[in-house]
Amino acid sequence: MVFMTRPLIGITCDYDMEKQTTKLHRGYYDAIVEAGGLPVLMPNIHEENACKILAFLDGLLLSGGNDVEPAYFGEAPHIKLGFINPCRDSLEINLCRQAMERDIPILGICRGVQLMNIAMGGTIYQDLESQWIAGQLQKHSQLAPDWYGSHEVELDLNSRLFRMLGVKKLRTNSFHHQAIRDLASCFRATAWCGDGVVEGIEALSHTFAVGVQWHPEKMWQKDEKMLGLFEGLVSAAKRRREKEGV
Ligand SMILES: [Mn+2]
Repeated sequence: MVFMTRPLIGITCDYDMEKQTTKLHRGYYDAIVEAGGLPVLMPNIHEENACKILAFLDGLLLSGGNDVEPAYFGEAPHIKLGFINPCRDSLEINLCRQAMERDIPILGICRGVQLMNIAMGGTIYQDLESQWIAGQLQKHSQLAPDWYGSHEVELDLNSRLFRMLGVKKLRTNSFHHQAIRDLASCFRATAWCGDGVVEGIEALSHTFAVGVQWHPEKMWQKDEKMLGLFEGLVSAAKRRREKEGV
């Protein structure tokens, strides 16, 4: 019965196009449960069904994964572009735009933050190493264990991210060769690595649309403050549900 009162949080999944299997790191699922939500997995099998499910959701978590098709931000594929999944891109761009339109709280993680920005009209670096010209890059594809914070991130003190994480500086893990480039007009950057790479964004006027470039789902069990991101999503979802009176 306790789950009846929990807000329903949809989590997008990865899809192996060769094996035709859906997968999700359980850290996402467990974090939503731990934060007080009821997670529901959204595979990339049938876009129309996923969009129908969205109507029942109180919140949406866009999970990590491969690169986004650059045609969505008007570019040809760079030589260092990695794997892309056309089904997943189409589904998530669509889900993200609809959720933003309905002001459904969204948390984007790694690929998820890039996808949010692209869906709303922004761009990304298709490959940081070959496209970053603003000085020396730090290592963003860490070879340390996945729960380990390998680089520092600094937060804007006047941001939702700061309020959720409770610290001005933190160490995060890093598994990305792409990153936010031009922000969509509805977002602002609120977290940066020391080299200037954007590590977090949030919406200017939506109730809750936040994205981070790192992987808190792999850190929260060892670093408690990382759960704050999932708690932020779940409490925004809860408030929306109470407001909607469902
Ligand atoms: Mn990074």
